[in-house]
Amino acid sequence: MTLTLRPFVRLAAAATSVCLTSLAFAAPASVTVDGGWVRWLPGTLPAAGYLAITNTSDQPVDLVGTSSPDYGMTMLHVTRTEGSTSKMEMVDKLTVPAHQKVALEPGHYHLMLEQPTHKIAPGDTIRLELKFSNGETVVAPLPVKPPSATQ
Ligand SMILES: [Cu+2]
Repeated sequence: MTLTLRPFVRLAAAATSVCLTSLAFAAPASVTVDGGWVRWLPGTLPAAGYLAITNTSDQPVDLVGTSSPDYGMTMLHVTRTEGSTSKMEMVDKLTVPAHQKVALEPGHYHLMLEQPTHKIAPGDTIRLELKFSNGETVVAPLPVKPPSATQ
């Protein structure tokens, strides 16, 4: 009885150590992206991308870059309203404080998507890659919606 059990126990122990090793190499992601979508506009007008970024770590994390295989140019913008006029400014980075969620939404922070690399229309899904200051990259699929969409 004892003899037949031993090899089994040894195998189980080996399997456990393999699991621990792979966990140690794959650090848990501290940034997640959800609720993303794109407001498509006709002709050569740029599209706008919206999404929410959650930082579950104890340190602030900056969104420092975006790219997409579907658009030649992606930029982080913020809309600033002064009196009755509003204008868009380019932003280098967006800080997500520790344990906070920051939303990119109409009238505020957004992604400007220009120079589509192929025909894109409402109903499509584009792929957006977001790079963060902690070295993490998040890939988010964003559904493309018509100009009338608000969320
Ligand atoms: Cu813009």
